[in-house]
Amino acid sequence: METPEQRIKIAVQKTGRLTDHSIDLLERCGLKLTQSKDQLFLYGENMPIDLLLVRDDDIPGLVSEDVCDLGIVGLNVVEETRQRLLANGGEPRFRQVFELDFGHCRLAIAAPDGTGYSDLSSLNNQRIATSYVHILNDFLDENGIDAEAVYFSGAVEIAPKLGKAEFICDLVSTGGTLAANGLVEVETLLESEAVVIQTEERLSEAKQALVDRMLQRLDGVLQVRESKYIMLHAPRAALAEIRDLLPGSEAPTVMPLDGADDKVAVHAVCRENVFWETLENLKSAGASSLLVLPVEKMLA
Ligand code: PRT
Ligand code: ZN
Repeated sequence: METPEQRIKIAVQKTGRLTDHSIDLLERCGLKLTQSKDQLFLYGENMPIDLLLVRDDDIPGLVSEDVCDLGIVGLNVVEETRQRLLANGGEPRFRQVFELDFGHCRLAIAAPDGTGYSDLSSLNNQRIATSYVHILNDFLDENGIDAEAVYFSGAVEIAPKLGKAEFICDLVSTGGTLAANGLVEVETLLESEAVVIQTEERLSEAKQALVDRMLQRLDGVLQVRESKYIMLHAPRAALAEIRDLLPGSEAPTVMPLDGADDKVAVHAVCRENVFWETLENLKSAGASSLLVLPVEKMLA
């Protein structure tokens, strides 16, 4: 059994929008987990890897300070923490390693419907309510706008009704919350999704090897999500054209077909989705017996 120092820790949101996706992703990397009694951890049963369950806002800090070696968190939180650390003379000691394609949203400025907004200069001398003070101030500075960021820890969308601000700057996904509060988006500051961050602290050799192994598995799981294995028969004469039609595939395997000299079997891993249109185009180019299979695991 490893000592606690030899186990790696991954910071994951305890309860919220990212929780299920994050745990599911790590389980697909082969990690089997059991919950601790205090519900602060999920222990890895089959690998020396534990998940620390925390508020999403704490994740970049925990990774920066190497309390955790890796973390899964929204880019919005990563960027806000980075800007805050820099503004306070600190140093963000984490780096982003993967985008995860879940938790999509955008950080946007919105105004009550009917506000006369023409361009960024309309924000001059206005108050903007937000939980993302550092990203917002950075954006305002970059654009030479003189506006006041008013900190709100939650329910930012009611700030204009309370007379606390003329604009808000908050996360938007469907836009339903803005619409329900009579607000319209006027500017986008950041497109966000969940990302994996890694500490920049130097790790022991054993821990670094474990982190690298986990990152390689994550890479495999992320690649597999979009990948398909495609098999087809092709006339030799149409091989070049068919090869060009295979979406996102590297060198396909080409094999002879027993008793058919003018035809070959083509097998390829396509790293993009294979749509019906692609299959129809392949068929028009002469392909037959087309088969598309999901890929379960991949190790580059
Ligand atoms: O307790 P803890 O601090 O961990 O959770 P939290 O309440 O801060 O976070 P949570 O679970 O709400 O969100 C976690 C992460 O999910 C965020 O940091 C984003 O990276 C991502 N995410 C994706 C979102 C949204 N979509 C989202 N729509 N986070 C928040 N929202 C909120 C937004 O603030 C607004 O209130 O949903 C509302 C808008 O949604 P729509 O669909 O009406 O536009
Ligand atoms: Zn939070």
